[in-house]
Amino acid sequence: MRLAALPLLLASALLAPSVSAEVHEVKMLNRGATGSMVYEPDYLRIAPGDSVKFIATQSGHNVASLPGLLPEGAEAFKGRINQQIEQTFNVPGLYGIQCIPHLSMGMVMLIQVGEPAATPPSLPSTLPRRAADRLAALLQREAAQ
Ligand SMILES: [Cu+2]
Repeated sequence: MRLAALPLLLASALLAPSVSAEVHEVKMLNRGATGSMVYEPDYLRIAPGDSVKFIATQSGHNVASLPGLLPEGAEAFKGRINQQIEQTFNVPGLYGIQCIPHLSMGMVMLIQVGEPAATPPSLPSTLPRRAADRLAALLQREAAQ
């Protein structure tokens, strides 16, 4: 390929409609590989337009966006307890996800839509300590990759 064609190719790739939107799966668990009250996996990096299916593998959990950790312009969402929901993520950025009954036990996860920012957004200061600790650990783990 001639080098001159490269910018054009990149531009068309960026403008092309997303024909390959994926559906990712997350389980809600009482106990998983990383401890109790967890989403598995606890971090996802997906493309804008992808969806995530939150599966009520074990009972007593729900899934909701975390106020204060939601990209600007993205809509908050909330599933009922034991409800499987499929949520599409169109707005790029970092999303905090919480299980409302187990937030204080640290049942949270992160979804990065698109490229991560150079500096991750700061965590909401109102988070219970175990939730804040888990989110901080996830950010640190992903930054180290
Ligand atoms: Cu839960």
